[in-house]
Amino acid sequence: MIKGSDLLVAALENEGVEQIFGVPGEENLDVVEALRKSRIQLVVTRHEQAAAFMAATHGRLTGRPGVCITTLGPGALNLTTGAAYAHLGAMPMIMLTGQKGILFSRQARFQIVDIIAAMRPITKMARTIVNGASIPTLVRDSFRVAMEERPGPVLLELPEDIAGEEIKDVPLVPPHEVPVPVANPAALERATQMLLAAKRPLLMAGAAANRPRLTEALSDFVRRTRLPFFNTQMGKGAIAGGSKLYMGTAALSERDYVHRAIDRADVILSIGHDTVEKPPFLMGPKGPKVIHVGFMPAHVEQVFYPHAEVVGDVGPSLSLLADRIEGKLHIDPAFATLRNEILDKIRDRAEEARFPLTPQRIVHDVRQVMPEDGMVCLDNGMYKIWFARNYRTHVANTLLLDNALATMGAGLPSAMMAAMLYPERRVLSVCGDGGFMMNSQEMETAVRLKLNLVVLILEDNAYGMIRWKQAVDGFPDFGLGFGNPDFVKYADSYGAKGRRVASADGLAPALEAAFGDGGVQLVVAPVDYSENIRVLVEELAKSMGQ
Ligand SMILES: Cc1ncc(C[n+]2csc(CCOP(=O)(O)OP(=O)(O)O)c2C)c(N)n1
Ligand SMILES: [Mg+2]
Repeated sequence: MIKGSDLLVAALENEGVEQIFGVPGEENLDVVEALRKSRIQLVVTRHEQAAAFMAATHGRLTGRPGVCITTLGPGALNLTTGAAYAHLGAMPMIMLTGQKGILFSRQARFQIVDIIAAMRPITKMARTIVNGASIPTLVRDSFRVAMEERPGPVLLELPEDIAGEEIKDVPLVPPHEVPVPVANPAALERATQMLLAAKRPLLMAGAAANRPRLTEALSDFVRRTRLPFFNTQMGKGAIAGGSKLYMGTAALSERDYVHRAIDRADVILSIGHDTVEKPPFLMGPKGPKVIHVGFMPAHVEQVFYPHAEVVGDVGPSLSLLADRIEGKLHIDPAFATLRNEILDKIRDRAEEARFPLTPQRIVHDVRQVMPEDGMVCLDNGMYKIWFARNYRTHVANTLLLDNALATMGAGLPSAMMAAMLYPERRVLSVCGDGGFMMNSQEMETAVRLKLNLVVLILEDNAYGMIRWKQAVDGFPDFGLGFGNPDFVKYADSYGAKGRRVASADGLAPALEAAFGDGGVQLVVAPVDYSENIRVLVEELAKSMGQ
């Protein structure tokens, strides 16, 4: 006889789980005891939201679900933002929550919230385990559901009496690979005809192009077809190498320099676009025709309605498509000239010595200190647009940003997960002074785990992005400023190290020194956001003749 909790932990080991992140409550204590005796590391965080961000990022970076655990009611509810982050961002994740006993009710309704109902709209599946014997199949099914396209979060709620119940040992279900079908030949043929007829075809890499297993096939496709390409924010890095074919990143939905290329195209081969992202361009009756290539059929939106779809396992489907079009495409030579113009504009003022620092200079200096495989993990704020637009990536998933839920607070936890998974790489989290403070308590977790990571805080004493929108919309400047702790002392109080950048030339050396010292490091840089209006509003409007 074994306990339900032992069976649960054995089933997790069977799935290859190595860590579980979270804040246990009394309802989880049988599970905690089973974890103590297992190979799985329990990583206690200081807020459940951070545990969910870490677990989701594990899924995003490895394709295997990350796992997080919380108590019932309040703890489980603290997972909701993380659940939505994984759900919109298509990141496989398993959430385990406790619940009061369901066979007896000795505490009436104390702390009881209908978590299954609360989580249903932000998960792929949410189930209560009502019988210990069903644990092996439910766990296997949860991992399968979380991982299969389109990936996302699954919730399993384990009541404390089911966890503690002695049951007969039940065999575990062995996991196996599930190769999925490649695209139908008729779909490949339709796409081939459209591409061969095109005069100015262009490729777009979207969020799903960054699935860990896709990098090679996609890069190979671009090498074979020589198609000029751009990417969405979450598609950054999906095409490997310092390619001469990169035209830019669509960080805005229209009127940015990259849109000159998009507007010029007559057919866009859109690979893995997920309409959770802020639109990379807006389709209209006149613009380019779009071919959607994806694991799943396209969603039809007012601003995105493909004319053809190649649905199936993207890697093998692309190689079949390349077989049909390689060497036969009409590549418009004007894209090469346009590329230089776009990238020149993006590079403008990247080395300006103004202080506080401009966003362009910050992006430039960060790129200087990050090796090709270094990982930059962004929180959400104004700087995200600048990083998406200006930061060049050469390796998949080396600029982690959230253009789906676009929540604040995930910058530090996602960087912590990256640092755990890739201890040999440089990992930098870039946060605003607003977003950093939403999960800054995890500095303690990072120090306790002895992680090597640097957090760059961009200080403008404001919710800068909203302040910018307020100005763009013609509202008076009101209500979006705040004060900050002394971040250097704040870092010290966690046993981390803090540094303040005092001149424009001080940023790169400060980051270099922080990486050199190792451990958890905070670098605070004052930022001058007047460039937001000058470039993103005035310059772009002028360049488009508006
Ligand atoms: C959890 C959450 N709350 C609110 C928002 C809306 N929001 C988007 S950006 C932003 C301001 C971010 O401020 P900060 O982190 O300081 O970055 P900055 O824009 O100043 O660089 C806000 C409030 C959000 N995206 N997520
Ligand atoms: Mg700010």
